[in-house]
This record gives sequence, structure tokens and C-alpha cells, in this order.
Amino acid sequence: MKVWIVWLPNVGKSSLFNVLTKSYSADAQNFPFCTIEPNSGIVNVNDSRLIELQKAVNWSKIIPATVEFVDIAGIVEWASKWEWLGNKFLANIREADAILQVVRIFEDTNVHHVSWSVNPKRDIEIINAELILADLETLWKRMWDNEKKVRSWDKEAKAKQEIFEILKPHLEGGNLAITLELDAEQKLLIKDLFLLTNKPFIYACNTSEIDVWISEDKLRDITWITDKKIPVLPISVKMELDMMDFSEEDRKDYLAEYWITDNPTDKLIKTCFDSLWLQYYFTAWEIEVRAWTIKSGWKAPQAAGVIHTDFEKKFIKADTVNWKDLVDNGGWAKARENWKVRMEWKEYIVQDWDVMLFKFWG
Ligand SMILES: Nc1nc2c(ncn2[C@@H]2O[C@H](COP(=O)(O)OP(=O)(O)OP(=O)(O)O)[C@@H](O)[C@H]2O)c(=O)[nH]1
Ligand SMILES: [Mg+2]
Repeated sequence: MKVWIVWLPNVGKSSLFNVLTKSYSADAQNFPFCTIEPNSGIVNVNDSRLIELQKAVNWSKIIPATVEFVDIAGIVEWASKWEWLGNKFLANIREADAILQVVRIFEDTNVHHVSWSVNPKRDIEIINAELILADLETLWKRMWDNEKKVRSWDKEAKAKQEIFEILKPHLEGGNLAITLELDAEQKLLIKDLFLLTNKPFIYACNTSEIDVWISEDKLRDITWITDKKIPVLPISVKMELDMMDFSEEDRKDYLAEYWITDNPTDKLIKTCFDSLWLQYYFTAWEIEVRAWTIKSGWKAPQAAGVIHTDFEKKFIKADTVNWKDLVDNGGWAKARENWKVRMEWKEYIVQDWDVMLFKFWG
């Protein structure tokens, strides 16, 4: 699962990529189109619960969940009409599972803005217009092909055409496909269009250091992002860059000077992970404490299958405990004694706070 970092040139995409991957692997320089070829990197989804669990079961190894980020070239106005680079970017973005937009909010006359001024609302409209135009092109082509099938009384084609007729004015109105209210069946009918704006979106607002504590409501005011389904988070890439080589302690102290208690990078990574409809459960036993990535809504046998495919077939039951109960009881033995460990069977839907120990046949 890949999250693509998308936006205008020279806004801090590669800098953010370096912050997320804790590396200096992407070239980040003060000129537009510094990045041409994509950079990709795997990032840990840090979760303080893993550290608490590690203390409870007394083992040293922690294996967190991961998510992959891809940093690409900047998009410019008319990208959807360009034959060369522009079209290539948009074709590339089709591979993304989610789109992380790095909205420039910070003012700095030394960092050139391709539109000569900082205006988040206008810039978001430019980016989204390009993505929407590319989607409209896809939709028009598909409607044209589908029309022939409708004429030959194809039932599914007719159902699709009806949704397409709703989707078209929605996109033409400048709206993202993902914000159109559709039921599960309707969503399935537009799935194979692979629309760019039907992917999950996350907006990371690159603020100055002094604005990084800004509230979500204020950010929404500045950016005009009203749709509550789309997460909007502040981050100061510059501040994060300054802290790249800090110890955890120094980092905490530095953030505290700006009244920040949550780690903004960790929060952004977790938000991206969640937006992919992913979640994890924990295992915590003798060798390691580990987060296992699953899709939201998966049942216990499927979740066990992530560890080993055999585990899904041979699944009997799972000893399950809330992570906090395991921590409060200092490990499995005491948690069992205090009746905190439940037995869950094949139909159980795994939750984000579960620590599981599977039992199998054979
Ligand atoms: N003041 C300030 N400068 C920043 C910030 N983030 C990035 N920059 C600077 O902006 C310039 C461009 O940063 P990049 O990370 O290369 O931007 P990009 O979006 O990847 O640019 P392209 O690859 O050219 O599209 C660099 O000089 C960065 O140091 C920030 O939060 N504040
Ligand atoms: Mg770049």
C-alpha cells in the first residue's frame, strides 16, 4: 500500500519525505522540479502502545507496522493537458493507494512559489482541478464505450451509466469523486474507473514553526477544506528538519516549547495508514511485540493468516486481551488470572486494541 506525496513544485514534498523516512535520500533544493524521478521509502507507524506492551512482557524487540511513501515531481497547472511530463505524473499517480497533499502555508520570500504568492485555497484548487480533469477524461471515454453496451440492453452497463450521469456533474462542479455520497453497490460500479480523486486524500499543511499548533478548524478556514471525511493536519517541515538528528528527549522538549505534546510526524503517518482502510492488531510474547497489518473489518482467521497462511486454514480460536489490560496486569499470566483474557472464535472481527494469541489444529 503506497501513499503518494503530491503537490505544486517547491513546496517541501521531498523535505517532508526525508522527515517521514528519517533520511536524506530525496534531493530537496530551493528550485521547482528538483524532483523528477520518484523516491520511495518504507516508514514505521510508531505507536506508543508497542513500547508499553514491550515493558509489560519484558522483551526487547518491537516490530511496528509500516507504510510506504512515494515522493514525486511537482504538478503544475495544465498538467492534464500536457503531452509529456504532466501526463506522465498523472498516469503515475494512478498507482497510488492514497494521496497526501503537502499544502504550502508557510511564508518565506526565499523559497520561490510557482504562482508567486502563498494562497492555499487557490493552490488546492489548481491541484484538484488537474486531478479532476484527468478523471473527467477517463469518465467521458468510459461513458462513450458504455453507451454502446446500454444500447444492446446490457443491464450492468445501464446501472453504470446511471451512476456515471450522477458522477459527471459532481466532477464538473470541481468536486472530488470520493466526496460523492454513494452506497456500497454504487461504489463498486465506479471502482474500475480507477479515478484519481476516488482515492483517500490527506492534507498536510506545511506551516511555519510558530503556527504549527494551529487548530484543525482554523486550518480548514484557511484552506477551505470543508469535507470532514478528509483529514487536515498541520506540520512544520522546517521544524521537523531541524529536529532530524535530535534524541527523543530533545525532540519532546523542543516541541513543548511550541506547546505541542503529540508528535506531528507520527500523527501524520498514522493518519495516512488509517486512510488506507488498514489497521493492526498486536502479538506480544516471548520474542517480540509486533503490530500486524490487516484490513479493517477482517475476522480472526484472516488476521491470523497474515502471520502465516497455514494459520488461517488451521485456525481454532484466539486468546484475546485488550492491550491496556495486558499492560496493567504486567503480562499474560496475571491478565489470565484476573479474567481479562477472552476466547474469540472464527466470526470475531479483530479490533485495533486487541493483543492476540492464536490456537491451531495440528
Ligand atoms: N521556510 C521553509 N522552507 C521550506 C519548508 N519546507 C521546505 N522548504 C524549502 O523549500 C525548498 C523546496 O523544498 P523541496 O522539499 O525540494 O520541495 P519539493 O516540493 O519536493 O519541490 P520539487 O521536487 O521541485 O517539486 C527547499 O529549499 C526547502 O528547504 C518549510 O517548512 N519552511
Ligand atoms: Mg521534490
